[in-house]
Amino acid sequence: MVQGPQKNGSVGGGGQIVAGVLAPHPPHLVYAENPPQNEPRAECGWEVLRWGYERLRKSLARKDFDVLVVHSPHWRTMTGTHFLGVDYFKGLSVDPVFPNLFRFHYDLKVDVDLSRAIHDEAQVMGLDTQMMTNPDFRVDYGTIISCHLTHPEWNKPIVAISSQGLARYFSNDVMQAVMVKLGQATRKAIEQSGKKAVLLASNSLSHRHFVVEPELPEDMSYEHIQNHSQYLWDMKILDLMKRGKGREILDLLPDFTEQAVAETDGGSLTWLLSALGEPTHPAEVHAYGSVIGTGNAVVEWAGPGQEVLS
Ligand code: 2X7
Ligand code: FE2
Repeated sequence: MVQGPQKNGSVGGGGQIVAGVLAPHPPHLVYAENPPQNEPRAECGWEVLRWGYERLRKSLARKDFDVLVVHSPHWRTMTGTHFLGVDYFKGLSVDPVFPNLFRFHYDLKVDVDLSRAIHDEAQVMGLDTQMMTNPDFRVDYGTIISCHLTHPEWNKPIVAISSQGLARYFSNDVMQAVMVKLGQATRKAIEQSGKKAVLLASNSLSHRHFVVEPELPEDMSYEHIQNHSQYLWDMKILDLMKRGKGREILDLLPDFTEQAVAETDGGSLTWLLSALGEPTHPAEVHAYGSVIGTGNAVVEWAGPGQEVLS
């Protein structure tokens, strides 16, 4: 089935969002995959989520896309939204909380033209924005992990967008209002660019986690959701995603964020739902699972005007 017209209608220009993905970034998932770029070695672990990412990769392999555009809660800027503005970054990314799991040697290209186009569009819409032009900048682990798990070939450029602390400095509602505008600007710039983009919201859902790690981190006999009430919240949000209730999710997100201590506080999911035009078509939930007690789902939406997955 092909989608009809959506809210925030298309602006023309030939570009499109071919898919939007909730692409969480627990470092455990990269650790358990044992890619050559990551130093620590694992025996196994978190298979349900990793197999969900596998299904996502199979689905995206059937689509043609030029660029990954990722919004990350772990690139937190104090003033406004920042965009990577250098063609190429190479370095070592170490998770500050789990340096035993994630020491990843990255080497990535940035689509600076598209990055600047989204920046400019967001500025026109009144948002506070900046291009990040320091060539020695260390790219955050949220960006790297979501991109790696979605497309481990690293043969396509990325656009990386920072998150702000608005939820804490002001309120979830203020953060959400700004992220809705950023999503609209992102969509407009992509459509005008002529490029085909996959959008990644790099966040977990409920985010309360255990403070003690098992001796063997991948010992799955210790892994479960931190508490039942956050599980219920996650199921509520996933049910709305499966039923194509984009507007309803946005309405609930401020309460969800607060009560499930959710990683949606960075605005990534709000940005994605807004860029997708508050989707009314069902999302494909590829997987749900816990990582050190947090709730994580790999979820894919067809882009506006794209074929819906069966
Ligand atoms: O950043 C994270 C996360 N979002 C979820 C789980 C575990 C670690 O790191
Ligand atoms: Fe995180």
